[in-house]
Amino acid sequence: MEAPIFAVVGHPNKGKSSMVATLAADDSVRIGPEAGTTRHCRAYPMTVDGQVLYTLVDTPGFQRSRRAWEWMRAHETTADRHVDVVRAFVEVHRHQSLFAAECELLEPILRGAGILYVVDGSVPYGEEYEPEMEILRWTGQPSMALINPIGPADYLESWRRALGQYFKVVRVFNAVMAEFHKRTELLRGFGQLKEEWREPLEHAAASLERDQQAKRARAAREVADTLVAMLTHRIETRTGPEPRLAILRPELEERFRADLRRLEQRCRDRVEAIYAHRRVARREPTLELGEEDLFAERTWLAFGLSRRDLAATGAMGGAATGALVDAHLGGASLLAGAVLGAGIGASLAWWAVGRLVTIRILNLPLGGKALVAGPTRNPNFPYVVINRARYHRLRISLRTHAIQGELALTADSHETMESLTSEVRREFEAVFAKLRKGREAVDGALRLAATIERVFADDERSGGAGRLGEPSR
Ligand SMILES: Nc1nc2c(ncn2[C@@H]2O[C@H](COP(=O)(O)OP(=O)(O)OP(=O)(O)O)[C@@H](O)[C@H]2O)c(=O)[nH]1
Ligand SMILES: [Mg+2]
Repeated sequence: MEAPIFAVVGHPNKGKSSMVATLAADDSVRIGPEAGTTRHCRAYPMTVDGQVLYTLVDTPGFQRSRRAWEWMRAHETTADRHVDVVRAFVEVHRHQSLFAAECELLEPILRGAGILYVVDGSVPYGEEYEPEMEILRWTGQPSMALINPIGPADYLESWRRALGQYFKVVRVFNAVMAEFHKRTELLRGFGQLKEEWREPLEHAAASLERDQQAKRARAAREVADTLVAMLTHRIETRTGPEPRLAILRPELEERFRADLRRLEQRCRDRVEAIYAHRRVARREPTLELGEEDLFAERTWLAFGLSRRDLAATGAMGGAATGALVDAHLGGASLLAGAVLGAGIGASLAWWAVGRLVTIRILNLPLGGKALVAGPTRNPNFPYVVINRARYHRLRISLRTHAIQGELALTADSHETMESLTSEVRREFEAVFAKLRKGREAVDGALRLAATIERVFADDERSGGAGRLGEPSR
């Protein structure tokens, strides 16, 4: 089964390279605001698991199509020999600069590539496109017209009428914003162009669909592993018998917070790599890990926890008190000790176990002491991590490879995320409770991954409808 090849052609600056980047899922394609960004043909194979499904050839835009067309008309014979005229045109002009762009873009087509003709549906149709379409028609290759609406104006109808006379299939396809299912639909559409392409392109579409699900599962696993790493993270520093707590404690706390931030950023990079986004300039508010931040309603809301989520966390007071007793029995929790010693009530006790960083002092067998930070017992912290990861993963999974600007993850936009269902929360809580006791990290990661994958799938259903789309330019 041979993988089909398509040449993406058209006027300069109409989104040809953007189309290639999106359909080949390759962010190395050069896209630019000025006409003439692409000067030479370059092939971009779309591969899944090492198998090439199809190849897109990015080409320069037509520069002198009218004059080229005049040359061909002057050499016209009969319709059955039109392609020979095009071939002769390229032979004659190949080494001259006059028709460099035309020769360059016609070559892959003359070698058998299918034609994807890209126009901008937000500018009026005009006769200057006709010589291009005539030349393409003379090549005799299977072709489809793609109307890419770059701007807000709408000239789709006149484009459809004009293109319909030259191309059997005409589709509107937004190169930058196209959702995943639109890409696979389009591939199946290409399959209609030529009988031999139907099967390979059906196979390509099905492979991409499977691959998209596999990516979601891998991203979920990545987030679950990160969460487990964060929730079980523990560091220590050794000291003499009289530790200078006023200095050591804040140092250790800061190291602990920095470690958590690093783990989160590493997860972001890996999720982006899973989706083959290798050059994303990410702008994200840092994970605020001040003790006040994790208890402030505004922080929770900013990180996408709804009031309903908050109410659910509030209901965990009982469990948290149990954890406090654990902490106390388990050894000298500085804070727990202080709180219990002072006989302060349950709400403050909850605060104590809910701190992000708990520091304990251990007596070492050979003298001296160790200051231990973590694991964290803050009940909100894992949800903050999950919601930030959900939002980032959804944006990355929706992002086409034609978007090359920065990825801004603003706190406001988290509000568009759906709350976690109570069933999902219960499942999370069961795992977190075990992790807090230092048990079953491996099994916990697997259970978390399965639940997170379901959450991701729901996010795609509710958020994938365009609400979280990127600004178009
Ligand atoms: N908003 C928006 N911008 C687009 C779209 N398609 C292309 N652009 C922008 O239009 C400009 C040209 O896009 P390219 O993909 O480089 O166009 P091209 O046809 O390959 O251009 P040349 O290689 O110069 O012929 C870039 O600034 C793109 O970001 C689109 O669907 N929506
Ligand atoms: Mg280009």
